[in-house]
This record gives sequence, C-alpha cells and structure tokens, in this order.
Amino acid sequence: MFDFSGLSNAVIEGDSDQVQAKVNAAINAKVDPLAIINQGLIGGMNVVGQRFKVNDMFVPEVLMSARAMNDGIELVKPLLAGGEMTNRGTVIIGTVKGDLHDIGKSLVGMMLECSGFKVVDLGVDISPEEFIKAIKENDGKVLALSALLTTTMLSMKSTIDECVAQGMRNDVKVIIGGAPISQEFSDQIGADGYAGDAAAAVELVAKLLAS
Ligand code: B1M
Repeated sequence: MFDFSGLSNAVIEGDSDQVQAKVNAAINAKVDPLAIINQGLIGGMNVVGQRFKVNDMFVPEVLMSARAMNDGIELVKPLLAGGEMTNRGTVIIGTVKGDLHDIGKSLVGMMLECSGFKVVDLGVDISPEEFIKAIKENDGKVLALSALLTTTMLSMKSTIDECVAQGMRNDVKVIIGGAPISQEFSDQIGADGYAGDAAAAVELVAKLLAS
C-alpha cells in the first residue's frame, strides 16, 4: 500500500520538485495513476482549500500548491492516455463567466481526452456566447461547464438558456460540475447531468452520448 501522505504534503507545501520526485516514485512502484491523482495530488489540494478558507494559507501559497499539483499531473498524464484513437464525440469544456478556477476543469478535460473524446478547452471566464460559438465551430456534442463559486453557478443557467434561445438545446448534452454544484442544482437549471469528479464526468459523458 503506497503512502500518499508525503505526496499530499509536498502539494500543500507547494514544493514542485518534491511532488515530481514522489509522483515518479509512485509511478515506479506501479501505483494506480488515478490513485496518484485522487489520493495524493487532489488530497493535498483539498487540505489547501480548507486552510485557504480559514485564512491559514493565502493566494500566492495556494497558487504554488496548484502549480505543484499540475506538475505532478503532467507526469501521470501519459499513463492515462492510450484510450481509443477514434473520437468518441467532441466535448466543449470551460469555466463559466466570472470564474477563474481552472484546476478541476482541466482535470476533467484531461480525463475525457484520455478516454477517447475530443476536448476543446476554452479556458476560464467563458460567456454563454463564447460557448455557443465553440459548439457551432467544432460540432460539439457535449457542453461541459465548470464553476467553483456560488456566485458564478448562475452563469451555468444563462449558458443553458442561451442554447435554448439559439435552438440548439436538443443537439447538445450539457453536463455541469464543480465544488458547489449538486444534482439538485443540475435538475433546477435543466442540465442533462452533474458529475462530482473527473472520473464520474467521463462516465456521464459516455452514458449521455450512448443514449
Ligand atoms: Co478560490 N475559492 N477563489 N481560488 N479556491 C474556492 C472555490 C473556495 C471554496 C475557497 C474557500 O473559501 N474555502 C471559495 C469559494 C466560496 C464559494 O463561492 N462558496 C473561493 C473563493 C472565495 C475565491 C475568491 C473569490 C477569493 C478572493 O479573491 N477573495 C477568488 C475568485 C476568483 C474568481 O474566480 N473570480 C478565488 C481565487 C482563487 C485562486 C486564483 C487563488 C485559486 C485558483 C487557481 C486556479 O484555478 N488556477 C483558487 C483556488 C485554488 C481555490 C481552492 C483552494 C481549490 C480549488 C481547486 O483547484 N481544487 C478552492 C477551495 C476548495 O475547493 N477546496 C477555492 C482542486 C480541484 C481538483 O478540485 O476544482 O473542485 P475542484 O474540481 C473537482 C470537482 O469539483 C469536479 O472534478 C474535479 C476533480 O475531482 N469538477 C467537475 C470540477 N469541474 C467540473 C466539471 C464537470 C464535472 C466535474 O463537468 C463539466
């Protein structure tokens, strides 16, 4: 059983060199790549979140932790790749208007890509109009919206409303996720589904495209 606490602590300390060393050790020990991400890297980031909340950590430290986590993810990424070479469908993903959080969204995008979907990642602070434009330009079959702030959750509804207004709602499945999001909220705003983490998002997209 691999001890993930050292890896999590390196993320909390924002020590990229240590994160990379410990991720490499885990890879060499043949630890499941998803466990490295979920238990080691995200496990550390969750502690960062709790400390940020009680002002025990501040923005520069949080950003260093985020960067260290991303450096670790980059090492694990090639192990997750190798899904089907065919495109199982194009997913347009982005963080909604007013929201700059991109770590979870990027993780979801990466996992989808590794599972054989084509992913168009628009980045952060994306308006409903920009999402619509990307769906049209890329023949998007799934729209994946991320929000981390309670104040930006409503932008998910505006984006879905814009799909309806453009007459595209029946042509695109909409999934939503992010720390403040729930299935109840998904039902309220008329999304096709909610996923709590990246693995669940992959399952949900596959299910929606099969139906
Ligand atoms: Co922000 N922040 N932040 N922040 N930040 C939170 C979200 C917060 C909960 C912290 C807290 O107070 N405890 C809080 C929100 C409170 C609320 O609204 N309820 C908060 C706040 C208040 C703010 C600011 C307003 C702070 C300020 O300036 N006063 C500000 C807002 C800026 C803005 O967006 N306009 C802000 C800024 C920042 C930083 C820039 C410093 C940095 C972001 C860096 C970046 O993303 N490049 C940051 C960070 C890092 C966090 C915390 C600490 C960590 C978020 C994270 O990356 N987690 C966060 C606290 C927390 O969540 N514990 C916090 C790791 C990531 C892997 O998890 O994003 O949840 P997560 O993604 C998960 C799932 O949610 C899910 O899968 C992922 C993998 O499991 N998921 C999806 C995500 N998107 C999905 C989409 C899907 C499906 C699943 O389908 C489409």
